[in-house]
Amino acid sequence: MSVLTDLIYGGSNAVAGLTEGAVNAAIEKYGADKEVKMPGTAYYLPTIYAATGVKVEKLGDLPACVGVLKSLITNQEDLGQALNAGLATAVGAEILEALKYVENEDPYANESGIGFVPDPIIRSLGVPLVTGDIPGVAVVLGKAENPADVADVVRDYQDKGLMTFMVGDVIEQVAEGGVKMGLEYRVIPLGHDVTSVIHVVTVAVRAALIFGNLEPGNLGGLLEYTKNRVPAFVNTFGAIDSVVVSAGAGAIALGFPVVVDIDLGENQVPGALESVLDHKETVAKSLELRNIKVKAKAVQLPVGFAAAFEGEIIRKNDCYVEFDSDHNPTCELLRMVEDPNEIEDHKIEIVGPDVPENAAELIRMPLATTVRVYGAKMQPDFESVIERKIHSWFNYVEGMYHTGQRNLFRIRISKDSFGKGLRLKDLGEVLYSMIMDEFGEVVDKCEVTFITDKEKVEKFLEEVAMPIYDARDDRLASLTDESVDTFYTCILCQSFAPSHACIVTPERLGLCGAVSWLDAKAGYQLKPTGPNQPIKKERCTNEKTGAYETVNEAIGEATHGAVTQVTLYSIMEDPMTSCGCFECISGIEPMSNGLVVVNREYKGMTPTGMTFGELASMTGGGEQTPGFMGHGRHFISSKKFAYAEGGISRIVWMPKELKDDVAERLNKTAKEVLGIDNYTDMIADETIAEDADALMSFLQEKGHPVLSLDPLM
Ligand code: SF4
Ligand code: NI
Ligand code: CU1
Repeated sequence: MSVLTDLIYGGSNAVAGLTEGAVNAAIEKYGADKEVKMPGTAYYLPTIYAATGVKVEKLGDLPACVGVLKSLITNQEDLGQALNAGLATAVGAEILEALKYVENEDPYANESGIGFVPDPIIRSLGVPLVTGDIPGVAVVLGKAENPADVADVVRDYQDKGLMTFMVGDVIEQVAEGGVKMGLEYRVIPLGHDVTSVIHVVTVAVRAALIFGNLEPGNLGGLLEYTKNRVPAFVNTFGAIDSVVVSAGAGAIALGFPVVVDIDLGENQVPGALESVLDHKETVAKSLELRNIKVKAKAVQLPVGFAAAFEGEIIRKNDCYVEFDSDHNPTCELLRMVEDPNEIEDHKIEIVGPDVPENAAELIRMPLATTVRVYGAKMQPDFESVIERKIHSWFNYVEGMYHTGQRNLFRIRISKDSFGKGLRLKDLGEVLYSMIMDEFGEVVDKCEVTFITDKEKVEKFLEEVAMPIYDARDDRLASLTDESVDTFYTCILCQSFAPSHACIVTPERLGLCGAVSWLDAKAGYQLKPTGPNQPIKKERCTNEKTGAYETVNEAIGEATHGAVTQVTLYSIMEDPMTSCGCFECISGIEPMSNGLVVVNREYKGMTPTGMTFGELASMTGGGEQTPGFMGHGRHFISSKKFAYAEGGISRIVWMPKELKDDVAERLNKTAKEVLGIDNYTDMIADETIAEDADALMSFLQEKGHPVLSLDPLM
């Protein structure tokens, strides 16, 4: 046998033995009926569930899995067989990690890793992955001979926007190298045992279940999905033992190439397992092997600029300067002009004082960020679409934090980044470059002005910005499905959910919450062959459910025949499909004949007896499941929400956080269509009812309008 297959089988057999022993010991200690589960998932032990269809729920379910695992280890020379043995190692690792959660509710509490990644996080990664905002996933494992090398590699991935999961001593090495770590930085420590690498494997596996509509038990389909749709790869640092090699074989079986930093000589498998001895080449080689393209950076700054910094939070103590509406007048506004001569392209100007140098205390300043653009193809509707991106672009800046929009925002720049030379004019470069890069199709010329003079900001706010915001609000309020003649498709999520497409209308935004009708309209203008295609609003066959022949034709085309009929306004009849990254899910609560609406962040129980994750697993992957539907937060207050079934009168329960968030808008809609004041007071939440009986008595007490509606089924 070759050295390589020898090592793989050695590792797989070792893990199999370990797993069998651990399972037997656990059964002896806790009994076969003891519950086994990973925290925050509706997919049991996800690898086992996806690969075999077996739902492991208690310790007694595990011995059979160990049997399957052992049958994968054939000890035959053939490389394909050896890769199967690698899968056995993955299954063994999953079981060993699951047993940690039997021993201890949070076995990673005192670890520098996070262990199992819950479903909602994976769902939230859907959109950044499909847009290429996260271009790939790196798994970095082991212990580098020279710690600075692995820190450099991980920093490079971070700089390129990739998501890095770390296993082993590299975690401390990367931390010591000063790389900012955590989910918000896309550098995620999993744990120190090799088995914790399963926690990234199950992310890929659950992507197949959540987005890919994979039938559990379809191992071939699973391997095809991860190979073709999950852009992951593995880098190992330092010496590798047989267990690491067999885990690597599992990665290769899933389609993830492995780059090691030791010389494997003739044991290399081109394209799948390669040696790169010079760490300066590791990143380039890894990206090449997985065919990951990273967009060239549009702007050079004295600090990092990458989507990976988007979630970064700057605390007050670390803040050098703050521009915030609580203390000063602020606004940000992007306007188009009709005359190209009004604009000097790439002019960046500061009106008023720049941020003072060498300040001993926190500086607070007023700020109006104003951008003017000219473009032959520019439209007034695109102003707000581009303006809203300022939030993301400013957050991409390392050491910079931005929340809010329009005249209400908070911007912080850290002491660290100011010290490295980050100044207002750099932010002008950010805006100019990103606008030209992403909106060059509609913007020909662009200039940026920062106003920091308090009186001038006040004047600008009052005379220019507020009237424009008001006009935009009026435009949005008048934008109804009836007022337009075109809807749009969005098929961005098809890279993960091949048979899914959203239909985006003025009153129904994409289920991810990130694509409004205006966004889709701009998207089509920016890229006429892109993911947003227009649909003529014609040949309506049912006003109530929102059925259109043109929509059906468009969905058929967009999903290559997988879905041929969707309605815009019904949750029961041909409901719109879901990919998996929805902000909220609505599901039937049978006793009240109402709908519960649950947001992704909510971890508790709902009166349907299902958690968000369980409700969410009812639909997804482009499937139509009457009674269950994913949608954006803003859809909840839409007059078109479940319109065919009685609209918002069907909403009986929401988590409190969600209810508070949508209250103002929902109450406004309710006042208008139901004539009810403070409608949200009639809607239950987890502090009022966690089961159907309590929910019913609350609804009766409040005289909730759902009680007089027809049954849903
Ligand atoms: Fe995906 Fe729909 Fe959002 Fe487009 S609108 S990104 S298809 S969820
Ligand atoms: Ni930031
Ligand atoms: Cu999606």
